[in-house]
Amino acid sequence: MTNLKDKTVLITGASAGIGEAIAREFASNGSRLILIARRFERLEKLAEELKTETHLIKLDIRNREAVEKALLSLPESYQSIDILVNNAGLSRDLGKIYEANPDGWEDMIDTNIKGLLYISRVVLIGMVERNSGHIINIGSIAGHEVYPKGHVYCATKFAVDAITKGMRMDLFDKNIRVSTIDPGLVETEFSEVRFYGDKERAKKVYQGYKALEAKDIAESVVWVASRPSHVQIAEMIILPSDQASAAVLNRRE
Ligand code: NDP
Ligand code: 8X3
Repeated sequence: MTNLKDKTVLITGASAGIGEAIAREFASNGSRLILIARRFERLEKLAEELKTETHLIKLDIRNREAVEKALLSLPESYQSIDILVNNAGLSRDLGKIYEANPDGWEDMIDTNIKGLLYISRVVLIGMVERNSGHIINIGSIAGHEVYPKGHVYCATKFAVDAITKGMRMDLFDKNIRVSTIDPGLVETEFSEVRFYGDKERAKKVYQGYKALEAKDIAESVVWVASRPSHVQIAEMIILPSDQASAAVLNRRE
């Protein structure tokens, strides 16, 4: 087992949903956390509840300069990052491609692909130097199957899958493990963000079946991170029992 106590873990998108649950799970294993999100007050509230050392960063991962500035000026005690969890991400819209708002495309591509790359590049400088580390990307079932009206969101998660595979090929001889955890439907603020704050429409996404909870994914992330150092979980697809593939769902109502 890899002991997670006192490991330094950077989690992006820790202000809500899966990222917040991942922070709680690592904290309960005694890890020290670097938590990133734009909504700083949420990070502060979370840090108050976690019984572990935390360093909070208000950061928009789409801003390359800001990412570099923040991660290259970490307090000394947080500079050796053992585990990076690239979780921050979002979807915008669920509609035909000819009706879509290109601003949503920018949001998804800039966050899910470019933001993940900006963060990883800087964290990898230290991991490669130290010849040690673990990157865990949060992909999606949408990175394996395209579903109707999913076009650009699915494309960003296919990109995460490709980047994960490429990272593994470039990093395996640097003693850096690379994993991806690819969930199906998880009930978080994801759909509310996708529908620009339309709570009613978002609620309907999770009606009539039992969706995954953020904690289900967080427990798997911690399990992946805690495997013995010679074990690299490459990929894990996690679906609700009521979901058979991206677009096949057993809705009871
Ligand atoms: P939430 O909307 O609940 O959380 C998203 C998190 O990402 C928030 O903490 C948000 O923080 C952060 N974030 C978004 N944009 C940025 C940005 N530009 N800079 C920094 N942080 C950002 O969604 P989930 O928890 O569900 O999603 C987490 C990940 O899981 C995403 O990558 C998503 O694609 C993936 N996923 C989700 C599934 C689901 O069904 N929910 C299924 C499969 C994968 P803030 O707004 O404060 O910046
Ligand atoms: C999030 C799950 O099915 O909305 O990646 O794409 S889905």
